Amino acid sequence: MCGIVGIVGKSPVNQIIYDGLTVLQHRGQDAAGIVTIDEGRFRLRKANGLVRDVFQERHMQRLQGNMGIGHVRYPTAGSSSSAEAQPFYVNSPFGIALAHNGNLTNATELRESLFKDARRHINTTSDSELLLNVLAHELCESKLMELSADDVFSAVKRVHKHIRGAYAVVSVIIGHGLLAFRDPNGIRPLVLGQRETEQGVEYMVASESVALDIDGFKLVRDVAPGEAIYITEAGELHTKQCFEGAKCVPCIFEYVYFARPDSTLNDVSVYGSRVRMGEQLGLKIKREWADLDIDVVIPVPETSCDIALEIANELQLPYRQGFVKNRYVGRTFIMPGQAQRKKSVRRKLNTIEVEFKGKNVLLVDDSVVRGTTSEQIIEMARDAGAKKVYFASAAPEIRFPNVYGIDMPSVNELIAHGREVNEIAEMIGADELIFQSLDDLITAVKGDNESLTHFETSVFDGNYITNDIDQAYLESLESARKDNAKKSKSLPLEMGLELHNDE
Ligand code: PIN
Repeated sequence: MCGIVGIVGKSPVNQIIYDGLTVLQHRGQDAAGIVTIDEGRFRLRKANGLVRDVFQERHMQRLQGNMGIGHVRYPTAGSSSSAEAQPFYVNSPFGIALAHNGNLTNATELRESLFKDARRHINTTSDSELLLNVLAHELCESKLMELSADDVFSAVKRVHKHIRGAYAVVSVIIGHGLLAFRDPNGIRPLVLGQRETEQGVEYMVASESVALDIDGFKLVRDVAPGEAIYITEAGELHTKQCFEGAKCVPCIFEYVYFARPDSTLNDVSVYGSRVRMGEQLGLKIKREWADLDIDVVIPVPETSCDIALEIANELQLPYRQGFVKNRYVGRTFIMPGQAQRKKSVRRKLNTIEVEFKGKNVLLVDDSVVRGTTSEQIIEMARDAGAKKVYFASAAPEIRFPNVYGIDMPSVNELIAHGREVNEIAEMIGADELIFQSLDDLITAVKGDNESLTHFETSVFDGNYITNDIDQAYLESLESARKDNAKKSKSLPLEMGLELHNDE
């Protein structure tokens, strides 16, 4: 998963982009980058690392200009070299820089056709560089130096025809403006905000509304699936639906775990959706597990705290914090090797014994992916003196790979792949294991939003909304992931781009 921001301001935007990326840091901790436009030239700083480490004062001083974009990266199918950090840029037919969240599912065909038909060389393995070049090629149609909003929208219409998959995109075109668009299914999120200043209205787009909040931007609305937003350098806002038959099928996993609870996506509060996940799961336990002798409900911090509290309310049982999290250790989900991941659980969490001793506990987590964390946590609960350990997951069994930009482990590492609930329970050592049903998860996320009827739920049911995923594609994705894990850095690629990256 990645995070993106873009701003057309009335004064320098470097600090706002930096702040926006900082609150989107949970979406990617692998690399960060900012491009601004200063007197007709791009200023770029990007490197591997956290936002606070990538940008030093000297970089911020160079990132002048009233318009710019930023990106935080969570590696997906691409390699993790710093040359693949975003934004990317090209210098024809205009200076265009672009950042992208998502994953294109026809990258191989695109790479070939860009080379054969458009004579464009792609310097990295990143699908975002492909996307930028497709956009640049489509913008070539406008033969004049002028570029009207209609020219930009026609180019986006053609881009949608060529590319497939999940994409939320933000791009700046030197001398013209900022362009943002979202894929025709709206799989990845993108919101539009604005702020009134004495000099006029400033606009911001971002992956999550939380990025708007910190610098006083107000959420205007989500960018609609298939829609493009174009804001000229002078600050005029143009919007257009660029895909006939677009529908809203957002990724449900954003709500389960990725997005921040204080964000609102697709008109649904992420926090509210998690409270309702707890409510639904509590109701299921009441319905189907009425005899379970639970003494206390304990969350595995942090995402599941809001969920577990609601389960406890529903079951009229005490809710207690039994685990304390060291907030200075990274998420286990992103640790590289299995061995390190195992150890990291104890580095990250510790138990408060009194909450476990002699009790039957219901542990609640947002999801069970590999099951390694769950297994460790259950062991810790027993070590702390729990009698019985029941485990509840706010998400259903994850059985299929993700092809839309979430870096799920390979399918054989997914504990629920090809296994029934009782087998999984045995593997993680739970006395009982309860998964939320997919229907209940959907009910929870929808809340009162009647207009949200569908979600991208492929990791649970194997239905890929773009209709282009076959076994061959899944296999190629798997081997790309393995290759990338092996050759983590490729020097020649880095040298090509570092030339232009302000150190
Ligand atoms: C929790 C995030 N959440 C915890 C991520 C672990 C699955 N894991 C997915 C559970 S938080 S495992 O946001 O850090 O609070 O099943 O792969 O072991």
